[in-house]
Amino acid sequence: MDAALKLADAGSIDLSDLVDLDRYPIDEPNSDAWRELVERTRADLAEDGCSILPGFLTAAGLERARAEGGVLAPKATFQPRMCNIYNTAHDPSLPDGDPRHIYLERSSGFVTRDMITAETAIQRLYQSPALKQLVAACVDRPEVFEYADPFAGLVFNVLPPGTQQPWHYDTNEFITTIMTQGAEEGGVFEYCPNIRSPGDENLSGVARVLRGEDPQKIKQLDLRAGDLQLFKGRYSLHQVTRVGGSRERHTAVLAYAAQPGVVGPLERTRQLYGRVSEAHILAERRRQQAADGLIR
Ligand SMILES: O=C(O)CCC(=O)C(=O)O
Ligand SMILES: [Fe+2]
Repeated sequence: MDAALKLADAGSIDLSDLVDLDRYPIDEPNSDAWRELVERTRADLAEDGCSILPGFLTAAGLERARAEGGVLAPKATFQPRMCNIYNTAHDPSLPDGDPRHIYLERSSGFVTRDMITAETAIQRLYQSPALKQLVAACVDRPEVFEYADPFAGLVFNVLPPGTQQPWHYDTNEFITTIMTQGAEEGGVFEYCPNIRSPGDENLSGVARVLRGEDPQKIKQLDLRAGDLQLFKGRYSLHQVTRVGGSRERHTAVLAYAAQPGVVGPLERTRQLYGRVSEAHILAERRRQQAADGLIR
């Protein structure tokens, strides 16, 4: 089938040139090996909200994704600024000691989905029904959906030397990331498993971590280029430490949602990407109080 036809029919996306299908048979859902993979990943996620599938991309797949990342990275938007972990606007009415008063440097940049073309490895992976089916099973949902957000569903995260992505939560419950190029030094993914939960913001525990008073809450991941990571980022505070050395750190962030139609919050979108779209403005108008009562 020619490439244009394949792209017009998401169901036929063939990932054999990118994914190590012998080790990760995502093209054979419900086979014994697939079920085993899902069970393993679920157990990891239950234990600490994170699971790594090492060597998910083949060597050729990784090389392709890395090279495409090199073309995308110069298109990144950098909006260096100090922001709180919730990406909310300053609110002087909050009490002293509230973690929303703690501002951290965000200097990493993003290439948003609207700039990532359909034939790239990461866009093919993001849209692939096989990957969605795997992710859904691992996070125990009947189905997961691509974001309706024109920017945030698939984001290429760019950290040149000297930059960092500070502590934050993700808007959605889980993300999938693939590092396409690691840093020479630093650029470590750190997280605090399940530091908040629906109905329990744990502001005091979070403030302790942000003030550096609770280092034993922080775990570090040994991520390698070509691994696939599943992560429950809505409840686990996380950051990427400052990148050292001379190489940029590149990660594709594939965000799926438990329901269709998800569009990120307006203020957060403005802070992260430096612009908003009509879809964000309309979604904000319709947005109601989040069902789980968390800040963002
Ligand atoms: O680059 C990473 O490893 C994590 C990215 C992340 O947490 C995010 O973009 O929300
Ligand atoms: Fe994140």
